[in-house]
Amino acid sequence: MKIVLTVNEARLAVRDARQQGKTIGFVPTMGALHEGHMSLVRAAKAGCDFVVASIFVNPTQFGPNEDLAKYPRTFEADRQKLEAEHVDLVFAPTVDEMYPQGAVTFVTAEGITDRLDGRSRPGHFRGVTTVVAKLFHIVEPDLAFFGQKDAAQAAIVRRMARDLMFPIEIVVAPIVREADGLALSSRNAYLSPAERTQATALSRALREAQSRYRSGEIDSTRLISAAQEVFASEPAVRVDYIEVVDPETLEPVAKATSGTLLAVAAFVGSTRLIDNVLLGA
Ligand code: PAJ
Repeated sequence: MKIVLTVNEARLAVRDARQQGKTIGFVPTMGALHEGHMSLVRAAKAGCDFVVASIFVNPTQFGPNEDLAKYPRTFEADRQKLEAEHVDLVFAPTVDEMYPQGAVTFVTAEGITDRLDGRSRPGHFRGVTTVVAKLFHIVEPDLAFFGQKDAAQAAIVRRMARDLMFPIEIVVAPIVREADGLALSSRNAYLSPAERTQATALSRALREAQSRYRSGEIDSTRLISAAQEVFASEPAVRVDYIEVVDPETLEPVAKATSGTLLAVAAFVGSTRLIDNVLLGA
């Protein structure tokens, strides 16, 4: 496994692989790797000849009062996990490498980025689309792998790739969860033992809504109420949003159909967690 820190080295390594006729798979991450990330790496290994993973804590997607400084950075452990899966190339640039002095160009998707996390975290998705577009230009993969855990991010990246004509297939892999339902997240490391228990409220709320949908409830307001009832029994958890939306446009829908996205965000202590479910799936 080769590790490179610069854009030029990354380009050269990928071009070499492409010249050998290999298909390129790409898994962008911010590190602090867990089984959710590794499921994407394994999907990439299964579908591509040459797998590139990036590790870059992208400052432009963090708001001024968010956790950029304390975001977990565990490079050595990450390296070992990627090596064990036989990843071919790790691209771990510095902030200066990705944002050269004086960089003033951003990629913005409009409308869709004001929904769900985009509404709660203004500017967040502008940072995501900007860094993902830069990474796509550097790596030029055939396939790029994202997690359904960040459902809004996946929808926005898909739209950006289409709108900017990146010849890249966006693959979205299912959410990996702990045994008790909590979706794996690098931010789970912030939770105290008590908060860790309370955090299951997110997946329990989603399960409740899913089971109501399966019993025939399609009214979005009532599905949201079902989820809210679960949160009511966990007062230490503060709901940011619960929404029933179209999975591609992220626009709210009044009636759910098969594949409609029910997404939640909630604060457990000072840690903001997100989770979602595709109804009927
Ligand atoms: P990060 O939070 O490190 O996540 C990297 C990828 O792992 C994302 O596509 C995310 O959806 C996926 N992932 C995280 N937890 C998961 C889980 N429990 N199950 C399945 N997949 C999971 O998302 C980012 O980084 C950044 O925004 C990035 C795309 C790298 C741009 O900076």
